[in-house]
Amino acid sequence: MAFNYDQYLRLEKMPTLWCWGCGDGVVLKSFIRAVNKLGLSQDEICVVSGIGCSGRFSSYLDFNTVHTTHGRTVAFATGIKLANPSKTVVCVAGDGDALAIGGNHTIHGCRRNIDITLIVIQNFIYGLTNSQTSPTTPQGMWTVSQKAGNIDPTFDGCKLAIAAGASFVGRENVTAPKKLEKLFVEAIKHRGFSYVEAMSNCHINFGRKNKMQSAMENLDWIDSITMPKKKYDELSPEEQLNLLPTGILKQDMEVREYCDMYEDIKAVHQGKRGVITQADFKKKI
Ligand SMILES: Cc1ncc(C[n+]2csc(CCOP(=O)(O)OP(=O)(O)O)c2C)c(N)n1
Ligand code: SF4
Ligand SMILES: [Mg+2]
Repeated sequence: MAFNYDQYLRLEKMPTLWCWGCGDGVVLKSFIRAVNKLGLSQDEICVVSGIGCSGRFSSYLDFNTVHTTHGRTVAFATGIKLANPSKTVVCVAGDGDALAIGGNHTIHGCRRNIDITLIVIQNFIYGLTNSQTSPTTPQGMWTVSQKAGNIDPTFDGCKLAIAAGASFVGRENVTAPKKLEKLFVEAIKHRGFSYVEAMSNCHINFGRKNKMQSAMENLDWIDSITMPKKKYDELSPEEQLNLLPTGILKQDMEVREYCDMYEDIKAVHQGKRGVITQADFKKKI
């Protein structure tokens, strides 16, 4: 029987504002299927999105939702999670949102290892605002703000998240929606900060000006620059250049989660235990 998405959607908001063939729709469907697989009710989840085409998530999903300002998803989600530790809190942000204006919040969410899943829809560009360079735009590509070709070095969000301390990091392409769904399941199940990149197409504002006119051409290009981690790890450093690994890139079960540590703080103030010392972070050191 075909999967019924209707119960998870605000049907009065349909059709979506996304362009025909945009990968954001694939991410939305994979996310809904992941939630269904996890057996979570809509009320158990809070989805926080920012501004951008990716920001439309919170409008379309019939969950607890917050449509917040550009770059501030992790900041809002941190407050929501601390006040409602039993909720499953998921941020959805664009590459510009999560890695440019909101880069600071992303770093500190990772560092705190708070139990939030950050889904970054990585389409290499500021889609909504018509093609400005984002931190993930490859060098040499055309953007409206760098019409002679982008000279800024390209940023790998997954490497950043790993270095900043996220305890779960993964990446998958919208060309593999089943894998994307599986990755979302694992990321949401993981207790700690989960950073997940969904590599997606923006054929309208990125592809068209970079010889990838159609959604399919843009998607083929994404497939050509990505490779499963196992295969990627077998390559030499020279061969790995300009390629991005997919799958689960990091999963660390040993690091303590931030809300759990916050419970320790509460216990100190309630006189139930002594102050926190380095021994409380034993697993981490
Ligand atoms: C504080 C602030 N600065 C700038 C903007 C304008 N703005 C809206 S969306 C956006 C970039 C969107 O790119 P991205 O985050 O990658 O999302 P996408 O549209 O590609 O999904 C910008 C610069 C804004 N809304 N608020
Ligand atoms: S502008 Fe790009 S990211 Fe936005 S809806 Fe269209 S194809 Fe998707
Ligand atoms: Mg973008």
